[in-house]
Amino acid sequence: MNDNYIAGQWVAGPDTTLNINPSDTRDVVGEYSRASRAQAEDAIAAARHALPRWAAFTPQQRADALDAVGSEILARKVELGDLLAREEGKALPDALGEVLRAGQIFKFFAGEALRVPGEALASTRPGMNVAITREPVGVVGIITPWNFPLAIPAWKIAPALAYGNAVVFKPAELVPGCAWALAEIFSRVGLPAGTFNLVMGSGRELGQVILNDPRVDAITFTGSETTGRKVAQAAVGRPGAMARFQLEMGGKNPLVILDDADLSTAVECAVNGAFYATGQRCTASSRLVVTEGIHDRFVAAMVERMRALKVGDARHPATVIGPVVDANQLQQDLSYIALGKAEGAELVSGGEHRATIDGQPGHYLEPTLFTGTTNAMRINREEIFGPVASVIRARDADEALEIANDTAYGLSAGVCTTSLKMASLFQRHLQAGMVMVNAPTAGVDPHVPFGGRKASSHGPREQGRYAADFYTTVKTAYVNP
Ligand code: TXE
Repeated sequence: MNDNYIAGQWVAGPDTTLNINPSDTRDVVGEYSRASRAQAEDAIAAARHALPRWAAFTPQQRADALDAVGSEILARKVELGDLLAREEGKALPDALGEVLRAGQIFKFFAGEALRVPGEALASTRPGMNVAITREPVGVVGIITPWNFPLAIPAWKIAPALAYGNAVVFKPAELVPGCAWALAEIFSRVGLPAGTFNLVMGSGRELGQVILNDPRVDAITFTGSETTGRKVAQAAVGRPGAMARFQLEMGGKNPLVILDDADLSTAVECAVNGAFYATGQRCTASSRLVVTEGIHDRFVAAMVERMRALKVGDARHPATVIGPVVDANQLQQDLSYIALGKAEGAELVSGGEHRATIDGQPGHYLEPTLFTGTTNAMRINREEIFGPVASVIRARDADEALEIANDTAYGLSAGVCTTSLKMASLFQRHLQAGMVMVNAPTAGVDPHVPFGGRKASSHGPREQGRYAADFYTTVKTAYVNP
């Protein structure tokens, strides 16, 4: 049995979840404990209790613990990549890439534990000195989605611990395997009991306990916009001190392809951005905004390229596109495909659900491309979160930029062009937290800030040195010696 990890102990919950492989729904990855509300409260109490003991660790001890976690993740890359591919359905090369990234993130924040920034300034008052230091925020509640079962927990847990906070981690229901594997590694690196806690189970129950408990000082959340809003409401609606909160939510990311783009670069960026990881990335290129002069050549090359995308078991070496994560998500994707047709979009590739591949029952969906779409259609305004992309035709670069920015979201945006002038123009004017030039909108480095604008994000950036802004609180001290 794979139990919850609370106050340094493995704790069984009142019931369990079966973790099902979306590539073969007959395959049970494992049985995982679900925590009760009372156990989530125990985890919060344990984290509060651990805070002063974790704070007493030297920066070097904190760095060593995080470095040990990173080293073990990297050493077990193949095994953890296989687990990730099996429980989430991400094709093995992407799954291995995610494990690598998770390991690198722990290594990066091991270094950051030794470099907690501060400043010393002279005061405007004679003889006075000013010291600006960063202190831990306290107990951090970490609520994560299923689409990056290892990397997203890593980029929240690593900085939380590096800066001296204690953690209560509630992973998505669909992917307890990677979360449990991470907890098991943490159980062996010598943290004070309660510094890191894992509670598995429902967001509506356990997530809500974390949101409402005044002993949780900060909440970092990645997931849907609907749940993100609930997090915000709970954080500000608490009696007494409001919780600090940070939200990473959806995207409707544009990839602009201009007339002068290199065609094969554009097709590779679009295929990777739209369909890899089965399109289940908040940074996925779901709107392909293509100018007049290259439109027909681009669509023809895309359709040709998409034929070569092998859909299948995430762990099969030939697979490029794994299954959709579960039956609910598949249903959502299929209903958007039906909506696209009803809105008058032309389906030029894919769109078919395949109930079995190579005799295996799974949630398979052919990568899907619509053309003849307008930016006003719902398929171009709402996050589908599957292997579904639309081509939107634009008259010229100006109109393409306008369409790209005409969205409620602002996470990632890209442009394919061979013109330095156009690249610079789009880099400056795309309204997104991340801009990619001749690169897919998805796929980011582990050591630089991640996050968006508008409805995509709220609060400070994640990752890189910018993570300190969320996981520390600033103290300004005036000293008259
Ligand atoms: O998200 P949720 P789900 C989108 C995508 C997907 C849809 C639903 O469209 O189809 O969201 O996915 C926890 N209080 N994205 O169900 O519900 C929940 O247990 C506190 C886009 O996974 O937002 C999980 O741990 N917590 C997104 C986490 O919140 C609650 C990535 C995310 O779950 C809660 C994932 C509550 N009331 C989904 N309800 C992206 N763009 O990256 C749920 N949770």
